[in-house]
Amino acid sequence: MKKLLMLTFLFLLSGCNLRTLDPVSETASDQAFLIKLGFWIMMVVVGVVTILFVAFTLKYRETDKNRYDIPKHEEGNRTLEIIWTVLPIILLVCLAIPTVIITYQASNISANPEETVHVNVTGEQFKWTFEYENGKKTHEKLVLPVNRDVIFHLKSKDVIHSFWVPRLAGKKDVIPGTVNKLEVVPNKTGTYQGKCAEFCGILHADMRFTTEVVSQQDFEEWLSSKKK
Ligand SMILES: [Cu+2]
Repeated sequence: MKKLLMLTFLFLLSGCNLRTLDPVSETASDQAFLIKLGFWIMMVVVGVVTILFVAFTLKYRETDKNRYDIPKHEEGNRTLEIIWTVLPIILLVCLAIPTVIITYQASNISANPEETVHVNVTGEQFKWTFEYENGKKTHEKLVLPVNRDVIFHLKSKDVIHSFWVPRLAGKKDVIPGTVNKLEVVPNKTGTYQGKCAEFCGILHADMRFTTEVVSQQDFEEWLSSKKK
């Protein structure tokens, strides 16, 4: 039964190429760390609550002996109250500190004009346009050099879209009238899926693209080639 369930999930997920927990940039690694940290803190809470729930259900269940007992009236318990106030605070602090640090790091655009690759990303119903500094434009394919700072300048022509290449970084909204920036340093060559992650109309699901991370040399060659 377990195997069947696993196979079913495997089958259902096999069409899913948007892997968040398989990062290929530091930004995505940091974000995956936050997801895992939050998940495990939550699992500890779920575990403790489940154990207490089962233990109390068994311990205080109705039996023939205690059926007509009247429970003792408790006026509060300072020790317990302090424990269940302080523990969640500690857990939230453990979650908050790395979250704040990583969020600020991720939004810190450290533009080094010499080395940074700037890409203008325009979202519109229902396609993406990627424009490089030399004027080269593409639609379905985003090509990036490995181990180099890339800054996306995100603009929208119509409604709100969301630029998402899960293995490179979390979602970033693409909002009309403003330019949002997203910085990543891809650290592994390969082809990664990207898509619009904000429902933007009837063909929203078609706003997919592939991101090819290639070597510096291949990138320069591709960038200077005339073919689109
Ligand atoms: Cu969209």
